Amino acid sequence: MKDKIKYTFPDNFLIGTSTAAYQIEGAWNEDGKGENIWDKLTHTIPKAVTNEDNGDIACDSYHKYKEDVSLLKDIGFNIYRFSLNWTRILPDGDLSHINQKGIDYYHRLIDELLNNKIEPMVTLYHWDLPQKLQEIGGWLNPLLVNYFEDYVRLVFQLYGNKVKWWNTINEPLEIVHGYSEKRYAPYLDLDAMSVDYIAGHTLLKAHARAYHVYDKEFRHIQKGKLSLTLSGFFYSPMSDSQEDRDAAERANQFEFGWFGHPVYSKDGDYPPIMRELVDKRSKEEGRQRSRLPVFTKAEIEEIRGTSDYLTMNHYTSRLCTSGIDPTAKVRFQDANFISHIDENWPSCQAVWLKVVPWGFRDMFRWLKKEYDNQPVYITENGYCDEGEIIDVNRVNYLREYITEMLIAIYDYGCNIIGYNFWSLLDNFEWLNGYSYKFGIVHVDFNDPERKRTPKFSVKFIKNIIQDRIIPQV
Ligand code: PNW
Repeated sequence: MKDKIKYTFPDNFLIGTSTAAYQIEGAWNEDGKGENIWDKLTHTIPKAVTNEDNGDIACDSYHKYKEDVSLLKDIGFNIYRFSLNWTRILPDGDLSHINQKGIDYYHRLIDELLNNKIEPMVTLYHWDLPQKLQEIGGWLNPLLVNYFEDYVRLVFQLYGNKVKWWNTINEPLEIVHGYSEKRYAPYLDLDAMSVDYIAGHTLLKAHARAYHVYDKEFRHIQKGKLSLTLSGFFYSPMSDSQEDRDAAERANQFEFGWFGHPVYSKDGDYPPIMRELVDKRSKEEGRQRSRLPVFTKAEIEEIRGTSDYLTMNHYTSRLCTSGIDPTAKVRFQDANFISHIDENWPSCQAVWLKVVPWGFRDMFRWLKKEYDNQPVYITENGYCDEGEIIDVNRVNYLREYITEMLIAIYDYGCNIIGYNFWSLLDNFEWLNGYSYKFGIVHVDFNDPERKRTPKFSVKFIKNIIQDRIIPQV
């Protein structure tokens, strides 16, 4: 009986699924949409993506959104997280041109969700920057904060009466890799000057600006909740030694704390250990300024506490020892740790994704300790394969990860309020194109109709939602 309670979801716990605009919508040049950095990259450097895939059509959700919503309803999800494509609403990135047809699309999608009793959770920025804003430097340009402000104010005006759950920016930790190591659009590799830190600095300010716009102008009427969506590997010490434990703590501060500490901690600003280490190394390199930009006192205050809940995307973990790997990125060298993979951890189609369920539990415990147990919502977690319909490995991954999450709730008192599967559909997995499949619903990309077929995992998830319990085997 005790175990049964342990595997039961708490009352009011939300269960949903997530997608992102560029990965599923298609219709890249329809109804007045402008060009974004993913359109630009996939059209000008097609070889950047596996099989030269692109998101021109993707899952065609722009036309098939009703089918998507009926899938959501059939599975029984309480909530659906999707992102807005900035250039559908503002084709040039700024207010010079407002595109009514793009605006109407998201009204149709949101209305369809609400009519089916599914809560919309909206990500304002999931990586598809207007190309015009990239041409002035993208997130390396501090002025982007103003453009983001204009965009989000319009979005709150348009949809804020219907949407109560907002994520400002999805995974700044990943976004910056588009500037330092060609891992995403805009496909630059400027690691030497730590552009990661520079882009990250703007992203944090943009998040805070969006929060204050909402807080001052909309919250009293619209009464929604905002968050910045973090991501990362959870790092555990390779051994019990103090040295390894310190290394893992440093790694987690650079991974979660970089964007978490300024927003979610009591004190605000970058994690003290990050400030100390980057400053020290910058000095040793003969620089007059730290490679990690400095917030003014006013900026620290402006960013601190700009959240109503903490959203987190998590997939996998690593082990950690102390030391500098000279081949690693500057940021990892700054943090002074070496990351390891246990060979016994199961792998999957995505090379970076090792199956480490206990890391999920330990990550929750770390977040509880660091950020005062504020409510955590898992906005992405999922498994990657080659597209099998009978996706037994995905079911095993999900069962084990969700079980660890419930243990974190019941045995460690972690305040977790919701969980979204990544992803509803097989979709455009960035530079891996359609070769990585994360969907619980199969999409036939050779079929012009983009036929959708629920996988075995859908059955598993339906049962979870109906019974509100994890079946243990
Ligand atoms: C997230 N990693 O990206 C994104 O939010 C999604 O758009 C994406 O499809 C999904 O996870 C699956 O990859 C990540 O290497 C990409 O740790 C890579 C990592 C983490 C998240």
